[in-house]
Amino acid sequence: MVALRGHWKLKIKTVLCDLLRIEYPIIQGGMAWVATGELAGAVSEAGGLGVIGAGNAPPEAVRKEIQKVKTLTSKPFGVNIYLMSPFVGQIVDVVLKERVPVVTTGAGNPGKYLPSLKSAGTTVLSVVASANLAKRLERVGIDAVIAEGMECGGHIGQVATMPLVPQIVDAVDIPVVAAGGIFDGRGLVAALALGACGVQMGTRFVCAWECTAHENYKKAVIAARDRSTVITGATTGHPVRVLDNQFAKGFKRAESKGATKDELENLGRGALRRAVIDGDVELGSLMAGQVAAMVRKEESCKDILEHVMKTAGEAMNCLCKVIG
Ligand code: TUI
Repeated sequence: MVALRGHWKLKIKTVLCDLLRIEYPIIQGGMAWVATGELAGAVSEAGGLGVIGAGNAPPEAVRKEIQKVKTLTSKPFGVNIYLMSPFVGQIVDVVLKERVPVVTTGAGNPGKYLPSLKSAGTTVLSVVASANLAKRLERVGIDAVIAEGMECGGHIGQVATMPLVPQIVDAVDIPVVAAGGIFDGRGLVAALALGACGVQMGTRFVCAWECTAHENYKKAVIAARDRSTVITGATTGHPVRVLDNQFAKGFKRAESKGATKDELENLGRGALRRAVIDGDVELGSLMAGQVAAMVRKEESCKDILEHVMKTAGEAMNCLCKVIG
């Protein structure tokens, strides 16, 4: 860190930068349908870790996205494996064959796949929403955990980022990345203060120029205000944070009328694709985190990363003034 005329020209280099061989300690969330090869390639090329969201996509579609990233950058990138996908085993095979350097996992326990990933030299980070799972994964050899608070978009846990991150930092000796509710350098500095070694950001990258999500989805995120997100599925054990719209209202109405798990699953099926690909912002599921309210424009991945680092410097400067 170097102080320049009252401003911090920050170079934040943490264990996450060393672990992933990246310039900035920032991971792009591997959002299903949204995080394509175009987005991941742009984030990695700009100095963060770009991550393809495999979601429920079949293995050949994921392979195509991996090959796309390789045309855009020679820097490290990752694939997020959604552990509830019917194709998990095959996606792991593709990731191994394509020699993907980093895997992140979500929505479950990746223990079963760790031996093959680790013996191939893949760096594996798991999204966790509890200290208990973080401890279990540390024991089986995960490289780092991503502590994801319920401010984030999509499938969420029950604990917010501010209490979750320090609890997980205290529970494990491996690096912890903070996720959920992080938009700019203030969030990054706060995460570092909580003991994390970096951040994962999803919602802000939905509105990156390089993100191929439908323009209507991006406009809905940009129009969001502080109370625009709601949680669907709270009663089903599968809570999902989305922007409020006709889909969310219908889903919540069905929940309150006591719809069965199967009925709710049917309501949700295909809803994310409808929003991201078709741009149906009324009948689609507009997954977004609470920071949607802070996203005001489309910008390049490079501008996003540089803005986070610049505002981190400003936040550090503010903190130093407090110390006096
Ligand atoms: O997974 C996410 N976010 C998601 S998944 C999703 S839904 C989707 N829809 C269509 C295609 C693909 C996906 C939307 N957003 N975040 C990671 C995350 N993982 N958050 C919480 C967890 C989690 C929860 C419980 C991880 C592990 C866990 O425990 C399992 C255990 O065994 O204890």
